[in-house]
Amino acid sequence: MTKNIVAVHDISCVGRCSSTVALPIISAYGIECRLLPTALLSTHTGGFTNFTYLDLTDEMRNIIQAWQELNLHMDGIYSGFMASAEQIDVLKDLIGIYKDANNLAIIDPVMADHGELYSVFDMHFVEKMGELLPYADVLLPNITEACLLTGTPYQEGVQSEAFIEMLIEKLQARGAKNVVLTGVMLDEKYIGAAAARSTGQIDYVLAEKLPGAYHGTGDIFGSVLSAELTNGKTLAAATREAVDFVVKSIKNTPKSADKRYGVEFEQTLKSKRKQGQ
Ligand code: PXL
Repeated sequence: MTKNIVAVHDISCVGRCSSTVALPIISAYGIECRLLPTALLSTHTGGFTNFTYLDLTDEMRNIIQAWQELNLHMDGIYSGFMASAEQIDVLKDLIGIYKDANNLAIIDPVMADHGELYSVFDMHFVEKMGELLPYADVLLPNITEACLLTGTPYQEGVQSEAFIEMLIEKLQARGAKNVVLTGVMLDEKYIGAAAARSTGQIDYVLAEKLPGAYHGTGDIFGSVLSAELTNGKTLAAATREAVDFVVKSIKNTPKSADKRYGVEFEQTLKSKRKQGQ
């Protein structure tokens, strides 16, 4: 039977991120993608001005209440952009209802990148996001988010293994079980992720570093990872698939493209379909 994931993400109508990425990718990996929308925006907030922003906190509560009459089972929970601090409590409730021994709560603490908080968030939101760590079977921060969640000064550029492992240890001490830390760069040539299991084992999953910082690649990474974990792959194998998928999608995107519109992941899905993968 087809498995499902409930994606808790905003709907950014234009800009290839959050639900416009999670829905097609998770479906293409053979999993039904359900949606609990956190906000409705004309575009995402990265580099666009004058975007519209409708907070859906109250509607999320209504949706969860309506679902409760349906006796639903969720095979995976994958959360991303939360639109308000209050919504973090709604997500805790959702996890309380649907988390069981056989599914995973995969939490991407979307709030910052490249050393900076996204314009719509403040330090109160960071603190609130920290409350989700004990709920995360898999926590998916980038380096900036990991620094904010652990009170560590952000380091630009290459990191040492000791720095990466210190961040992971601190996140696990705050309650995260497995951690997949993205944006890991142990030297100038390679970039990727550190996949840390709750048992302490850490796998570095790296690929050649390509120029340019495209929007939405974190959500592409999270969607592939969530789908492959729900399909039963190991943490290291799912991380490998997610890193390679992002690299292929960047390669499929013209260098001259406006980075705000994300990467052409559609071409990656199309070539996988052709190869019958
Ligand atoms: O890709 C992360 C993301 C998701 N949703 C919205 C965003 C961002 C990052 O800026 O603004 C609305």
